[in-house]
Amino acid sequence: MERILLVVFSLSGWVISTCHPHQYYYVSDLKTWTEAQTHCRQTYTDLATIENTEEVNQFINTVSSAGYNSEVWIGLYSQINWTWSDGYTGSGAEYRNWKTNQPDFISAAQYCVNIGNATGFWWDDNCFLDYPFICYRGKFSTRREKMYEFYDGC
Ligand SMILES: [Ca+2]
Repeated sequence: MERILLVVFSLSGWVISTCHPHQYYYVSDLKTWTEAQTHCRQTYTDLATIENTEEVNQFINTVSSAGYNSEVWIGLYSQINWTWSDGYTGSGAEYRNWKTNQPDFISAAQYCVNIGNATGFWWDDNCFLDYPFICYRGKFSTRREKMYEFYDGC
């Protein structure tokens, strides 16, 4: 279906405005952060990576389009330093959109990151909690090179 749509967009000259490095996918199943990571890697590319304000807005649109307005897991977690699930370290990897006073590492147990609501701000939270989550499919993946074919217009 995506392949068909992209062809339509290319023919009509819309490929620039519809082309994002990361295509986000909302998954309504409630899972722990680790379970969400496994699901995203099996079904898409990985848990969502967010590298700039534009992607925050794209992320918000994805969640709100699904009719949801509460916590969702993203791909950021802490192993001493904050790290993206897909291992991305390039341009934008250091981008953060923390809520004021976050991260606060409450009880020294909050090592995973969710986006709390339609504001797009980030919270550190307990990885064992069950939330919906956002996966992405995108060209920065080192895991699924075949996905490049969807993004030739980028
Ligand atoms: Ca927190």
